[in-house]
Amino acid sequence: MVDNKFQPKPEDKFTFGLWTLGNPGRDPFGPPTRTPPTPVEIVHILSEIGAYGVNLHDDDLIPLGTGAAERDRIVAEFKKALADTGLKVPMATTNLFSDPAFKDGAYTANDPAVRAYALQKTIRSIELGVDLGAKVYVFWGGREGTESDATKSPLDALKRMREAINFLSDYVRDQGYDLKFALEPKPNEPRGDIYFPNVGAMLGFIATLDHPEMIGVNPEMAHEHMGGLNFLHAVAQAWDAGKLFHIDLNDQNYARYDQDYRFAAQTLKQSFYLVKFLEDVGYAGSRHFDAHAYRTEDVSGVKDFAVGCMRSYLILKEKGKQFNADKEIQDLLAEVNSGADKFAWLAGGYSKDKVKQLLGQEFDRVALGARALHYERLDQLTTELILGVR
Ligand code: DIG
Ligand code: MN
Ligand code: MN
Repeated sequence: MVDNKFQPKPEDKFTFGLWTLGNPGRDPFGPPTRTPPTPVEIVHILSEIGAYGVNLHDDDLIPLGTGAAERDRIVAEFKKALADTGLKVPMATTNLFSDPAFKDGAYTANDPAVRAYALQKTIRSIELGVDLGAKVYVFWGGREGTESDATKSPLDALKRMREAINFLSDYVRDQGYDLKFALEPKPNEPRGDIYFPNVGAMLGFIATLDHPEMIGVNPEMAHEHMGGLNFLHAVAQAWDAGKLFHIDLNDQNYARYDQDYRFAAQTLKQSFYLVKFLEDVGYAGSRHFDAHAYRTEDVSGVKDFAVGCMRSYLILKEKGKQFNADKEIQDLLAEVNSGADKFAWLAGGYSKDKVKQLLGQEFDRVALGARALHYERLDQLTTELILGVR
């Protein structure tokens, strides 16, 4: 029996992509193990379990090659399910990685016809997303990479990606859409190496674009972990830069293929720090789970997966509040941050006087090195709080 204390509600802003509950259990070494629910069934399942919204690639709802009349019928049926349930579509994105036409990339492909086709497909997909109410448009360049760097110069790839995003930014501005772009990095898979491999690289790329103000990042936990990086630090840097426009939550063992596990299924402590950060800073965007159930699961297991993602987030959110209210933990943090007032005069930037005062300052560096910081105690208290014994 699931207790109601961590019952997800639409105001928690949990969202799932159609492709997550729609994952058929296929992997590189085996065929599908389950018949997934249809997009309309997914909307009803998500509404039933307390989700806020559903996201989609164009092809998730409208299969490649669908004719205009059938397309309109599918969209009308989907919109009815949204109206019947109150579910929102906060984010949309384009599938630029399944069609073999994109085997050498989409925006960065050597073939200019492929690059043009990718732009056309994106424009049509933006129209669908805007029609469904999306306010964030994600770009994940799954095929924008190489297996051999003999095939193209990375400078050409960068230039082509920049031209594509600038063109599409101008399209959205020209149409007057209330739509922001969120670029999603990943280091590799399905390509041997993917351009813009992590949040840092993507933030650097955004600064080179014509309209950076409308472009942020969509960090994914599994993707930074694949690169052996600290996801909290990546998200914090995006937040600091005012570029955390969306986030893909899941879980992942380090240095593995993209496992897209249920949120908090693998790295509980990192998941705790991440949830605590999002809640402490007041992140108001979607908590989007870009993950899927184990291949072993049937459709009831897929529902368990979705409920598990949301419940774990809510439980860790509660733990974050507990951490902030835990006197022993907060006293330890106050102690390691004590003495800040002694150097308050150094804050607020440079001055000649400050340099003079700094050069005249005596430091007992031996005492600085000998200072007890109690981080073992602090981390153990945090561990025990997460384990539920505090
Ligand atoms: C992979 O992590 C990508 C695709 O699932 C999708 O294009 C994007 C949006 O969450 N993430
Ligand atoms: Mn992923
Ligand atoms: Mn993702």
